[in-house]
Amino acid sequence: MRSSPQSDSRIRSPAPAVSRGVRYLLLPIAVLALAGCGGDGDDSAGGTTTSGAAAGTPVTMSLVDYALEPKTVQLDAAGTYTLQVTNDGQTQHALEIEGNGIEEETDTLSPGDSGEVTVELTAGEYELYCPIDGHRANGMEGTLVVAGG
Ligand SMILES: [Cu+2]
Repeated sequence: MRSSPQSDSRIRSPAPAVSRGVRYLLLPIAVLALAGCGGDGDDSAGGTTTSGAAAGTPVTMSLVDYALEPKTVQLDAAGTYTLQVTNDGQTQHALEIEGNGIEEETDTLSPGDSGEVTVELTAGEYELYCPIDGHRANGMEGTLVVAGG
């Protein structure tokens, strides 16, 4: 008749206390690291997707096959402007503005897409055109004039 020492020892089976202690030390560190980078909570911006650049006074333009609308843009004063461009054509377009040391363009826009480019404009005249192959020659060009100076 033997009592069962096996079940006894199983109950008392000592946990590997040392390695557990190490884990408990590591855990708070991981929690602190997670808490440090809390990313949500500031959704007051409401989902605008500007890429960080400060937006300027909006100037709305449309790209069609093959023209800029409007063809001439007249601005009353120098300043920061954001050209908000929609591709209303049937093929890819973009808008480039060039002049007075500035040469900036939107992303290439698929039909129906829109994009924007923010530029600091001084008084003077700027060229507007679609930089995609051959489009400028087909009529996708215009002029932007900033008054004053
Ligand atoms: Cu184009």
